[in-house]
Amino acid sequence: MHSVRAGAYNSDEVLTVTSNEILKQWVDEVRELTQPDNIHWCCGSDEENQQLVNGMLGNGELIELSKETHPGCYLHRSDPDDVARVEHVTFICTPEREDAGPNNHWMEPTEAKAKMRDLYDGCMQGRTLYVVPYCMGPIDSPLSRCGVEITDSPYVVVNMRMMTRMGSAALARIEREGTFVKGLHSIGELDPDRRFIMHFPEDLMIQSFGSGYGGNALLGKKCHALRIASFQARSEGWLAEHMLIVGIENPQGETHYVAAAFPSACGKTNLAMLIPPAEYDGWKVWTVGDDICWMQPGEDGRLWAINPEAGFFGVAPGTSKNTNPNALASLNSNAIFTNVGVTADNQPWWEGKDEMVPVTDWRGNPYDPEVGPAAQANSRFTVPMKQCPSYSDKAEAPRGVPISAIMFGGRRERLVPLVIESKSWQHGVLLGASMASETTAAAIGEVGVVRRDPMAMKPFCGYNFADYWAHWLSFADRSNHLPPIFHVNWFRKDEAGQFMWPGFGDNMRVIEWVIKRSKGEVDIKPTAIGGMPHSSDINVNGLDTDLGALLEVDRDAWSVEMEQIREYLEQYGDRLPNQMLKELDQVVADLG
Ligand code: GTP
Ligand code: SPV
Ligand code: MN
Repeated sequence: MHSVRAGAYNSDEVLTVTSNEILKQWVDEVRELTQPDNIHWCCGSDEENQQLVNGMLGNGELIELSKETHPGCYLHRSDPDDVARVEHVTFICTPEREDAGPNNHWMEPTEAKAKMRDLYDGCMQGRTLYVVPYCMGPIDSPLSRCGVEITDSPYVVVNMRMMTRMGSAALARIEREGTFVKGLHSIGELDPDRRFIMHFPEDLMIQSFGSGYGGNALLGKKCHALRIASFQARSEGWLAEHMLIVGIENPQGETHYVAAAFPSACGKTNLAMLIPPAEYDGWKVWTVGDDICWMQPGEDGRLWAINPEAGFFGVAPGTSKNTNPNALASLNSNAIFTNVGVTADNQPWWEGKDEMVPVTDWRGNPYDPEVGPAAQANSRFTVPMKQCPSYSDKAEAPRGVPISAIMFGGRRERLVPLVIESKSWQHGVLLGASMASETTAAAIGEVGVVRRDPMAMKPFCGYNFADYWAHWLSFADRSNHLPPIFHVNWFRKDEAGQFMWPGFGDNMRVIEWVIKRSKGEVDIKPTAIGGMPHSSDINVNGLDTDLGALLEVDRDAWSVEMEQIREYLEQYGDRLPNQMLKELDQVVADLG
């Protein structure tokens, strides 16, 4: 561990920590601006982690959970006004507003930098400045990219250590490569009115102030691995997506990898580690990633994907031994729980977990169901991926895994069938761009409102969606072995408001069909909106489900939907690729 006292700071000392001049200079500039008491360069060791944990146990930032049931597990209670991502104060700061597009909030870079400078001025007085080098993706993968986060939050440091490859190995790669994303983060005073998440894609730079929560503060995650990376990916010819990566091994030992994009809190973590129904004896599910996927065409023309992360930052509520036993089994040790309740015997608890009764709610008050839930709706667990029983060691493979199918999906109570196959790559891009979903507690704002969320990237694309769709379309020229694209919906409800599809492990039944299609083993029923399965091709043995209703295509309702999609796409004006409207016109014509 390198600890440099700010007072005694001199450039010789920093020289011993890193040979990278740009990094040295940047740390020095930030030190001058923020005026921390101490500077600490993180190496990522167990001892360092323990010291940080001990410090937080001392000041109450962490609370130790039961040593008997949950060794090495801690509870963190965030500020009650700081519990989710803040999209309304998240900005893409490109010189031209048009480059950020109608999908993003935009601020002129000079103005944004000046605003942030004011906020950062002296903000680390009395605090320690942590320098956190990290690598997104396996340390030795050519697809990986590095960054350095400067933060004044030890909670961020211990989370980044689980979520990324953090410490000395990452710093060594940065020194070898020379390039890295610069992320500056301060929790400030946690004042919601002085909270901004700024992105400067052209400078590979992120500046975050005023929040200690998840995607606002763990800068490797959404800020770097999606907003900055999507911008980089466009110029370098790859894709940075809000997708899980799951491997499905059949009883013959053949494994197919599927990448799937669902909006926040719409089922990625669950699908990534599902346990198949009893019928699927001999099948295995392998988790490569649960949130982010970076992919590019390999020499064989297929898309090859890595998960840039090393841990899960998963939604706690609803996680149970019935819905997601693999997640639950990952959480018995070495996990951090943020904003959950606690039982009398000091175990973490959230709604839907089990029959235990919480005594304390997420704010630390005595639990009273009249007041509200024990766990905040967006409460989360942080845990290293390797603790998951379905962890795939392919998550460390430098070249990643080949993708056999891509799935898009949202939370749609009505209209959208259980599964649709796109007619072509181009039509698949339209399917992705047409995604809509009910909003969830993952971001501050109203919950349950249907909004367009193309490719589940609405909050995460670092540039104009019109250019993003053009980039997706361009893959048709980059490769002749692209995976087929599907759209799924686990969330259809009947008149009584009940889910029509059992979901969770039973989603395996749809994935089995998707893989069969990718191998050309079954036919589809062509319709205006895409290929539909023959009912007999989806295994519903043992289920009491009206598959017919789930696969229905309501022509009139779809005509209305297509016009709404057209209206949405037309916002993007001249920049919208023609191909998108061509695909849309074809669907409308086929609907008749
Ligand atoms: P982020 O981490 O925010 O990106 O979310 P995520 O996409 O990983 O979502 P997650 O798997 O954590 O699921 C969020 C919520 O959806 C949980 O409350 C789950 O219980 C619920 N959920 C997940 N899969 C299904 C499903 O197949 N059917 C139904 N009805 N609910 C589901
Ligand atoms: C999401 O909101 O999609 C998440 C959680 O995965 S956060 O890290 O806060 O972005
Ligand atoms: Mn997510």
